[in-house]
Amino acid sequence: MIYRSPLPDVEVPALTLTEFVLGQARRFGDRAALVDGVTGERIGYAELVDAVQAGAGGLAALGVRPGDVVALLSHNQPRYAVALHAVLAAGAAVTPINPVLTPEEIGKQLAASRASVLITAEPVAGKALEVARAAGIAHVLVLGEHEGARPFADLLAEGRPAPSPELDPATAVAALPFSSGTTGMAKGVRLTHRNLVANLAQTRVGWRITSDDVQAAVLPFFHIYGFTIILNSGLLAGATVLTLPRFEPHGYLAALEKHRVTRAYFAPPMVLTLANLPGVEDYDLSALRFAFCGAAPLDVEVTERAEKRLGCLIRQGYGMTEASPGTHQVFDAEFSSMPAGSVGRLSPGTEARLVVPGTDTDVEPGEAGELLVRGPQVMAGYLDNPEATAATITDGWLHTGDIARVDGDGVFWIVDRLKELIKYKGYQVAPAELEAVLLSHPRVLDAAVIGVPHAEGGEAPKAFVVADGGLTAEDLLAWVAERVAPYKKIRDVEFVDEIPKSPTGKILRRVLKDREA
Ligand code: AYL
Repeated sequence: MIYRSPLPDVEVPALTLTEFVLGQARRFGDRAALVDGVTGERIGYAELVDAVQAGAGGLAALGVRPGDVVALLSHNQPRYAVALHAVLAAGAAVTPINPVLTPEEIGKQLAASRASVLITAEPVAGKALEVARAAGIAHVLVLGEHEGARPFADLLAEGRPAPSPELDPATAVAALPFSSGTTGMAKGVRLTHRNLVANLAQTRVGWRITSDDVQAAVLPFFHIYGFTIILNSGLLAGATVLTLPRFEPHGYLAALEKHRVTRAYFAPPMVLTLANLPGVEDYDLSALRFAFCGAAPLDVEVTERAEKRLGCLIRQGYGMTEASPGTHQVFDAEFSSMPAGSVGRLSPGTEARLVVPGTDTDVEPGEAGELLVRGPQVMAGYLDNPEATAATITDGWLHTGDIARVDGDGVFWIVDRLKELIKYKGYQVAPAELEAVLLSHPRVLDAAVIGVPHAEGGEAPKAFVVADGGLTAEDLLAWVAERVAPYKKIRDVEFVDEIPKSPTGKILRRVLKDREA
């Protein structure tokens, strides 16, 4: 049984992501493409196109070519869009990096992606320079200024013409975000220009974003949700993308009011904060028409409380990095009729199956099963990892590792997560990575990490550890905290005699999860 979108398939234009997103942008003239919600910095559409071209010319002069990878390490700011599209217009791919990662974690992504240039931002430029030196990266450019790094603005001032790289949008990689997928360590996700163009073309049928819209962009552009759904969908439509570097509830609400934001994009912890925050009603949010949430499960009762306070319905989207990311959405036209707990319908050109986990057998109609999705937005594969790719995509079907059900009307619900991935505040935390950090402790004999319910994070990592004595939970929490980004921290440790494993040595995470429940 194959489920299909109720909307007709879309044509995927044979364009690069930048050609598709900005090809018509000059017609928006001086309208604001991006506004910084903190500094007020503003980039108009014509200015954006000019900057992207000059940036591409400057990067080409540094030797950036098709096949190269440029790392982008920055919080959300208007210049992020300039840097991103300049890299793409030079024919290279971008690997977006979370600025809160530790130097070692950044170094790993730089090495795995074989990045040759690093573009960074003022607040993290010191760390970026240190890591780039260790990684042997010759060129470090900074959005803004920092000693030892060349200002990206220099490239713009040189005003070189943009190169015209030969690229096949169907095969050339545009973005290399990292995701652990259904198992193991974070892997580079090869998203081609066609994958990303397809996803924008697919989702815009259901979401009628226009040049009158203002999109709140607090969710990070280094994550695929911010990258595609918020930033590029907004630029494609000629809307204004309002960037905020972090979620600070009152600052956020004040920005929604001041800039008359029409479309807001949340992750579940933001909705929870807004549901409980006194004083939300004091802000004039009358411009807000659509609010979305995705990246992790969202509680319906919390949704309803937040909706009352915001005076706007909140509906969910669903997808994953490996799908560029969108596969399910609540269309604007059905916004008020779609139940809050659902993730809506399949996006145009997207197919789905529900199978008995670990098999190729469809579940009975109405029953929950593992969600498989297929469409032009599904990644070309993991970088340098054909085994993981083969295990994740079979006959074009992407195994999501999520359990879903669908009603007779084609509306989907995500009901459980089968894969080992932990989502803390919507961010990916890979148990395998934390287990490796634990096992690197000289007194740890064995370890397993699972996600357990957590008030603010939704879910947080808990470790089960076999140790050779004399080790406290505090020791281990500190050991891990010193070695990983704050959002990956283990928040609970339990010492056990043995980690439950299958005969082949695989950790039986379900046994631990059931024991926790
Ligand atoms: P990744 N409900 C439950 N779980 C979800 C949801 C949801 N609405 N959305 C994402 N997830 C989980 O790669 C699910 O386990 O991309 C899925 O496999 O960081 C995993 O997150 C993917 O995590 C949108 C809005 C997509 C957001 C996204 C998020 C993409 C997150 C489309 O319209």
